[in-house]
Amino acid sequence: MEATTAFRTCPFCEATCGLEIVVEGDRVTRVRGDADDVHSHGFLCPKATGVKALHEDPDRVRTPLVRDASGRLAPATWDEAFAAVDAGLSRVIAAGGRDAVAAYVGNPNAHNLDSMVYGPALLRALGSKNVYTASTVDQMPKQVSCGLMFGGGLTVPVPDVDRCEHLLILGANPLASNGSLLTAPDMRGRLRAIRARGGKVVVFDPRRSRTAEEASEHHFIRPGTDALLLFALVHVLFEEGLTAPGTLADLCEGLDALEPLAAPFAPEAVAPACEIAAAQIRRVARELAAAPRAAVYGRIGTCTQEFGTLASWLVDVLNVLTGNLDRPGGAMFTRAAAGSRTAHDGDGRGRGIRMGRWHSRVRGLPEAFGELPVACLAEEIDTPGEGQVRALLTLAGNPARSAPNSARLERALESLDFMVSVDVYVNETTRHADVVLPGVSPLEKAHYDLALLQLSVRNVANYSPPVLALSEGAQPEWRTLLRLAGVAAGQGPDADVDAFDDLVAFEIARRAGADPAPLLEAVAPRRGPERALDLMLRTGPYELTLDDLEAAPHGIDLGPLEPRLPGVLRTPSGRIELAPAPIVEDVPRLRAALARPANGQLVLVGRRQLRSNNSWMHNLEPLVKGPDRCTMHVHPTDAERCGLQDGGRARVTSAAGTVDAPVEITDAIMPGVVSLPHGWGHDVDGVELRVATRHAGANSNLLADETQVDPLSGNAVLNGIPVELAPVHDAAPVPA
Ligand SMILES: Nc1nc2c(c(=O)[nH]1)N[C@H]1C(S)=C(S)[C@@H](COP(=O)(O)OP(=O)(O)OC[C@H]3O[C@@H](n4cnc5c(=O)[nH]c(N)nc54)[C@H](O)[C@@H]3O)O[C@H]1N2
Ligand SMILES: Nc1nc2c(c(=O)[nH]1)N[C@H]1C(S)=C(S)[C@@H](COP(=O)(O)OP(=O)(O)OC[C@H]3O[C@@H](n4cnc5c(=O)[nH]c(N)nc54)[C@H](O)[C@@H]3O)O[C@H]1N2
Ligand code: SF4
Ligand SMILES: [Mo]
Repeated sequence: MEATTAFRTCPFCEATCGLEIVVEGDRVTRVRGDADDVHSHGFLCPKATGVKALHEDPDRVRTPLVRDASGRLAPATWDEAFAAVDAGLSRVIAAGGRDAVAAYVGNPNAHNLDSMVYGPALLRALGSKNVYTASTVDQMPKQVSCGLMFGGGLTVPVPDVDRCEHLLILGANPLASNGSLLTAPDMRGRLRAIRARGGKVVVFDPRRSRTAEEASEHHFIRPGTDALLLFALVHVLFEEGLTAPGTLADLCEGLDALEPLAAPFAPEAVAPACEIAAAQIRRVARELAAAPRAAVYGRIGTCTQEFGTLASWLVDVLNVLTGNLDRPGGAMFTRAAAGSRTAHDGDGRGRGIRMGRWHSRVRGLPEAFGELPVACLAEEIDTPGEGQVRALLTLAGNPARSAPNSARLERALESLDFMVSVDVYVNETTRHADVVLPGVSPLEKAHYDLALLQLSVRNVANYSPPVLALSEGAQPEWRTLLRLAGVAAGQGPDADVDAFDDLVAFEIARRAGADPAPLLEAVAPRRGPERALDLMLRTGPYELTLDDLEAAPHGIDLGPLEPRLPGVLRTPSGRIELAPAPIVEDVPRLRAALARPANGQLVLVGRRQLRSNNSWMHNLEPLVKGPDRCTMHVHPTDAERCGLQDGGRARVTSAAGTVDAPVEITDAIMPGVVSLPHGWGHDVDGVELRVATRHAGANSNLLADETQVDPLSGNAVLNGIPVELAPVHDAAPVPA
């Protein structure tokens, strides 16, 4: 059989590496980094081989599944499955209205062209206020802080890592995660280059992560105290006359408000809470201010905590006060080729963001960017009364492992009147579904990173056509989404998908401000996601076409990031809002935390691992083989105090639940903190994950408490969870 080589962007994480994939017939024979990729230059991580393993995984769902009379998920035709969805959803909507159907949209949608284009159409057709996504267990605090400061939820500055000389990283481990809200393949190489050109990388993390090991200096920080530390840095800049916003000052509202806000947070005041010496904090502030080009960058650790929005805001306050926002080598705004609402510069003025247009029924938490916090999902299902959620649609999500208090959430899922999932596995979430509609293998669909290329450290555009033809019986995911939209819109199980698609294309052209007719003619005869992408490219800032990208299989480099202020702003004032009212009103809560006495309580944080991807790549043997990675990291002093042994087991108990996990004693974690990765716990009834159940691990989200959220964003607190640890003696390893 003749071998052909295809080039395809890896869909698994935000680095968007280019892969070179050799195919013989319908078999993948080799996957390696595409040396000519304009952004990744051949870099890849071990997860890349997952495209082959996932494609071949016998457990991957390939036909629709419908729960039969015996309660089993059994193969069905697409027509049978959609008839069941129509019956199930119609029943619930008839009884309880549209809000009785909730939707949960998971992380892989951000890497999926089909769902980036058609997911919003489906949610609009559904018309429910109960929309939940993985964003509220992730980056919602950053979206809120940037939305308030810059006017758009994706107007997030990224550190210009290739030109900066000083990078301050908090709560991110890009050497394991490969970067987040930061599209930058090969962060190890990029961090090393900073140091090689005489620059400095400083990391604050309660663990000595791989990134910390690569840094010039690393400080342990008590989980949840980043906002205190960042405020202390702001305090020092003012106190020592080191603020230098330069021309940014003319673009800012609220600059004068910052010094008094930072006043209570002197390094000496925050030091005991952060467990960092005041002198170190002062030095870090001075060095940040002195660096010619510097950027502050915070990620998961700064978001999934009690003060997520405050910390996320302070990161960019520091970028402004040091004059580094929007300058080369600082924190800059990408100009994406397609899909960005701010790609074309305006005069800075816009509508700003809207939040709190509705509230969750039970806890009254505010909506943000059209969604409610997923920490509320279980109570919206299990609390009776008017407006109760009785049906759920999940799109590429595994909330049973990714959302807090999974025990309660899973009980709630089990109690639903109807549940439908679009997914590639029967896993901890989809085992509760009445209907599972399969997605396709990544090799069977086209790819363009509409979301991630908006956060890239270089302006790049890269399209990959499908590597393999659609396998027999498969249905492109976008057609599944539109058919679901038809059901949701009340058009029954056989809505005219192509008519819907025409409508979506027309809307894209219209919203771009163009005359739709000639534009639609120009992109004919393309249909589906390719047509949508072509329309977005043509109306984008570089006026590219999909033909251009098809002719450039390694991507098109559109150059380094360029200053974009004030044109990227969409705030009502047309200026950067440095002290937005909702954020300022949250500062007293932080002051109160400063007054809390340190109680020596053990707290739990997570960690990411290179060969894992949230909850869902554990069924791929090449990635999970080897020693158990779902271990509890414990510092030697804590291990001794709790009577734990390396290789033994610990029972971890929080306000929400209890799990057992193997103990790994290490001084790579700070005293008083323990770490367990999330996304494990596969050994449960009804999953069809033969490999993952053999590497089951423990589900850390049994411990996360759904009542704990960052109030401004509704983001769940997944780090800094108070826990107790005790040895488990009766589960000693059985001798061979
Ligand atoms: N304790 C703790 N919890 C966390 C985190 C943490 O750090 N600590 N991190 C949080 C973060 S950042 C995130 S993003 C969330 C992730 O939360 P989720 O998005 O809910 O979970 P994933 O594990 O990414 O699950 C993805 C699902 O998509 C399916 N899938 C994969 N590819 C496709 C596809 O092409 N099509 C379809 N239809 N389905 C597909 C998989 O089978 C799986 O069911 O978890 C969050 N939860
Ligand atoms: N290999 C792999 N790559 C991934 C993923 C994956 O699961 N596996 N998931 C993807 C997703 S969905 C996302 S969102 C990104 C996330 O990307 P990152 O944000 O880089 O994620 P982590 O590697 O979890 O790094 C978070 C770090 O924060 C630290 N931390 C915890 N609590 C605190 C705190 O209170 N303060 C501070 N300063 N630090 C704290 C943790 O010890 C950890 O080292 O990764 C993406 N890439
Ligand atoms: S770093 Fe991310 S994008 Fe690159 S190969 Fe690994 S998983 Fe894929
Ligand atoms: Mo995430």
